[in-house]
Amino acid sequence: MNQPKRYLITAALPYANGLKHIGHLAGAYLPADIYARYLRAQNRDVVFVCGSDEHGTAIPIQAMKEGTTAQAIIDKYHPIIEQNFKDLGVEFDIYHRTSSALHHETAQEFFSVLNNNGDLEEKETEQYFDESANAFLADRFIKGTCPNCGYEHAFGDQCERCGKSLSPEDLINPVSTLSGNPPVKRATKHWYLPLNKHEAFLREWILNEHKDDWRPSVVGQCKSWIDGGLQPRAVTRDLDWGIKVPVKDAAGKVLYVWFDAPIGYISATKQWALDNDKDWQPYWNDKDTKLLHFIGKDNIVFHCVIFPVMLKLHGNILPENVPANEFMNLEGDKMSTSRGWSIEMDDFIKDWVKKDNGGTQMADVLRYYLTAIAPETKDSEFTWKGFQDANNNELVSIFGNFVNRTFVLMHKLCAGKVPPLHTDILDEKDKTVIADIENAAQKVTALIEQYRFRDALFEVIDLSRKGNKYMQEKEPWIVARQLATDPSAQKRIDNCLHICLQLTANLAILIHPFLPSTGKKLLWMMKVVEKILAWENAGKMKLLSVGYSLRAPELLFRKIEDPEITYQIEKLKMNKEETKENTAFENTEASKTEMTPQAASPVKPEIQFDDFAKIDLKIGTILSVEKVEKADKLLKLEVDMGFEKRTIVSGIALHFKPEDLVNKQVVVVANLAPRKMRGIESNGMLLLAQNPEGKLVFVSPETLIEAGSGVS
Ligand code: B3M
Ligand code: ZN
Repeated sequence: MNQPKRYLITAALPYANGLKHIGHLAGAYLPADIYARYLRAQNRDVVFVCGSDEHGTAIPIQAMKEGTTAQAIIDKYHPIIEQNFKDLGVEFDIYHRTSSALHHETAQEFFSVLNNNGDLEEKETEQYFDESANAFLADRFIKGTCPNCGYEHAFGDQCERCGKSLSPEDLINPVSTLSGNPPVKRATKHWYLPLNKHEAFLREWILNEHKDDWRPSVVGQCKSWIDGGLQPRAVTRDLDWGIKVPVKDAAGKVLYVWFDAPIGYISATKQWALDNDKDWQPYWNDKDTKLLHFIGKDNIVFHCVIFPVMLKLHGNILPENVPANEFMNLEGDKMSTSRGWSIEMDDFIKDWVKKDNGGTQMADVLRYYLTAIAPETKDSEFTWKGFQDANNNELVSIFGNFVNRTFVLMHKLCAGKVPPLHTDILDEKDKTVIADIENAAQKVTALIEQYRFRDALFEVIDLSRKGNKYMQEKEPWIVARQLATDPSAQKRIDNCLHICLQLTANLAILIHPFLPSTGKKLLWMMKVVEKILAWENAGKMKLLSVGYSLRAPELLFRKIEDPEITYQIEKLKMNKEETKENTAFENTEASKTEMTPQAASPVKPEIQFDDFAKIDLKIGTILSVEKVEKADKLLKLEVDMGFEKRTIVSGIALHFKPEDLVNKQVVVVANLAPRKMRGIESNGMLLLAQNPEGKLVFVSPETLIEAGSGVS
């Protein structure tokens, strides 16, 4: 495609079922934001859409865990996630919701068009049904052994270990996660998208047309999917949470979440158009639009195979590219909120951005490090030490230091004004650095165009590195000593600082898509208007006018001290411990949407009576309960044990209201070694029962009994 007329950029719609971590940010939202900002700097017609994915089983499952309704869950997490993105400088043109009426209509219309055109197939099939729960089982409610890799906890729609996309029928030894029982088959009618009919199109479009401009990992995943044999995919489900299937006699059926969610990009565009008095249609219908999907690798198949088939059938344009990222690990392990091994955006904002009152560009520092280690071609690894090093050794010592020296010396040696450039005395070093500025602009542009943000950012920092080196070689502070004796000294100082200032202005332009508030702060220091950030100015030497007076320098970045990093690493470990504590009874190991089937491991290995007799169980009466600060999941309880009062910390805050627990009698493991959680010593553990949906109840005596009574 030559210069497209307009751009529509999408970033995967996060499930509004919980906080999102920095791995999500690095995977889709940050690269999309960088690209959108780069296009806006070119004054292109660009719309950048995102929003909450509010359907699918992930939402009701979280509702069960938090003991509330699906609606309450999305209403809770949607605004938090939206604000988190804002605080980290991710600037969507709209952050929409798939629960909106507009989206429901849009998705239903889409379905109806395909259905009325005969592009969907209706089939009555036998599907898994849980007799004790009296419900058809959504894919996520079935677990079993992956036929591809043998992983025993694969879901009915995907194996989280090998990534293979599955149907529930593929699972070996399936069990319902609602009851833990093997499900039975029952007849039910569903609508299918016959992907098999579109194989020729997909082969041509992906494996031929885009084999060179899409990332090899993306083409590779599509190829293995297509080669594996395309099957008709059901696009409806038996579920009560979602968008109703717009057909008579389809009660109890909703659109499959992966059918409706990508249509969310379209409804978001419609809402944006309504809000801004624009026409949404060309963004989805005109061939001169460049459509781009930014996603993580687990979403490739949906965005490269299924959604494009839907778009083609519906008469829309297809994506030009789908720059999917691999995963970002954390301190040697997979990032996972449910296992307590992650850094939530929300936490980062509280601990760094808000703590510094925004003055030190901490959101930008995160954007910097995440981009510098972006998992564009392979999985990468976030470490707190790496974060500290990137800040201290690159942003502070190189970029910040260069800008600061330039401003300080300009005030000291050039009266706070942009000095003239004396072309008659330009030497090789001057010329080289001027060429470096031009080259940097070209390289950064070319790399961004190829979605190589990591390399592009490196070039920007490298330019500041070159500026530093140049300054070091020119030593204007030494030249200043010759001012009285050497008539050319001032001219040489002028040239050095003129070039360094123009270089700084170029840095502002080039860094802005990556580190937007740093770019803005530079503008402020240079007292220039935002127009200067126009990308076409990059590489130019006349951005700042001679004689223009500039502000005094301001600190761009601050040093990060060791204790701050130690604290974060401790916090991470503690969080994992707490989560383990929770999952001791919650048993939600691999994923937040996972329910471990009880039947998979019915009974733990046999023990002897003596083993059991070691455990001292006693009845306790809860006297008071309070939330533990900065720990969403923990409650601190004072428990009367009869012979003494105990403090017990328990990871049950998401399940019970503190006030409901007072005076409750519970069974306590009285002789468990004390443990510290969030600095509070916990003396004992409470016994709870959990049903397969994740609901917790206390194990309590039937009638009131004295505190301290033994249980055996
Ligand atoms: N909500 C899955 C995810 O967050 C899904 C993406 C939808 S994009 C249309 O990874
Ligand atoms: Zn597998």
